[in-house]
Amino acid sequence: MRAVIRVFFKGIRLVVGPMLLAYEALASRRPKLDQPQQEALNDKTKGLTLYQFKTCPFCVKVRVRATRLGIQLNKRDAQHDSQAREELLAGGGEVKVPCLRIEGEKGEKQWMYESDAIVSYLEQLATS
Ligand SMILES: N[C@@H](CCC(=O)N[C@@H](CS)C(=O)NCC(=O)O)C(=O)O
Repeated sequence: MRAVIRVFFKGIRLVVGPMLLAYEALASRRPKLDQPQQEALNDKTKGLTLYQFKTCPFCVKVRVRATRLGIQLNKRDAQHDSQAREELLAGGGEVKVPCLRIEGEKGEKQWMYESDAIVSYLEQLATS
């Protein structure tokens, strides 16, 4: 029975995953920022790293919003990269994505879970 359930969910992932990635490709429009604006934004956001799964809908939501704000996030694949997974568990406390690692100037780190909180944080950064 467990094998049937596993195959069922794998089938759903196989169908829904490409649809989510297609949505991301269509929805991810970059804003038109001039070079100084983009450089200032890159500088403000250089300490941000998104721990994610490629086809997690909450991660897609964060990536689309970041792109639309002009934010270029560093990304770590916590699904297939075991080192990234360990970092997430050790730093954030749980293997749940999306999680935004916010690294300050002095190397201090904050781990932010919840896609809505991450989106709000990115919007605040981009508009401040
Ligand atoms: N409410 C969370 C939901 C995040 C969520 O459910 N993520 C899933 C992947 S799509 C996950 O990390 N699951 C692993 C787990 O919960 O252990 C958000 O909006 O970020």
